Amino acid sequence: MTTDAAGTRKLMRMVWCRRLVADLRQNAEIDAIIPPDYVAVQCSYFEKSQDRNWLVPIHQDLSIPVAARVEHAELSGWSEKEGELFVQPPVSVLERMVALRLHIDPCGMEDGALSVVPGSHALGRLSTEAAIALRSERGAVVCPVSQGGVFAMRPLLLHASSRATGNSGRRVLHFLFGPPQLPFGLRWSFSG
Ligand SMILES: O=C(O)CCC(=O)C(=O)O
Repeated sequence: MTTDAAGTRKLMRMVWCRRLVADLRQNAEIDAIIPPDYVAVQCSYFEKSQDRNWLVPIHQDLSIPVAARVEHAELSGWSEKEGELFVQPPVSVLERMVALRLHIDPCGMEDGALSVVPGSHALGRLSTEAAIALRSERGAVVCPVSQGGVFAMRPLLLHASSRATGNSGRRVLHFLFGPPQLPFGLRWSFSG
C-alpha cells in the first residue's frame, strides 16, 4: 500500500477496517450520528509526530471517492490520489456527509489537534479568502481528543491542523460516511 507523508486514504478495502466500521456502528452515540442506511466510503490513516510532521491549512473537505467519471455541469475538480478517482460534488451532497475521526493515540493541544471554525459547515462552499475571513471573525477552536475518542464532523466544517510539538504519534483513522446513492449516476468507489 502506498502512503504519502501524512498517511493513506485507501483503508476501506481492508477487512479489519470494515470490521472496525461495524464495531463503531454498534456504539449508541455513533449510531445516533450516522443514519442507518449510510455507508462508509473512505477511511484515511493520518500519523503525525515530531519525526513525521506536517500541517494542514484551513480548508473544507470537498472531494468524494467515486468509481467512474461522469460528465455533468455540477461536478468539478476531478482528481486522482493513490490510484482512486475523486470529484467535488455540489454542496447538497457534501452537506449530507459525516466524518468520524477515531484517535488511536492521545491528541493534546500540542499534538497537531484539529482546529475548527464553529458553524462553518452550514455556510456552503467557501473560497479561501472567505474561509480566512470567517476564521478571523469567529475564531477557531482547537479540539484535543483522548486516546480511543471519536471526533465527529461535517466535511464542510472549516478545519486545519498545526505541526506537532508534543510527544504523541497522533495516529487517526478518519472515516467518511455518506448516503448509499449518489446523484448524476455517480457511484462510490467503495462502500461498506
Ligand atoms: O488530521 C489532520 O490533521 C488533518 C486532516 C484533514 O485535514 C482532512 O482530513 O481533511
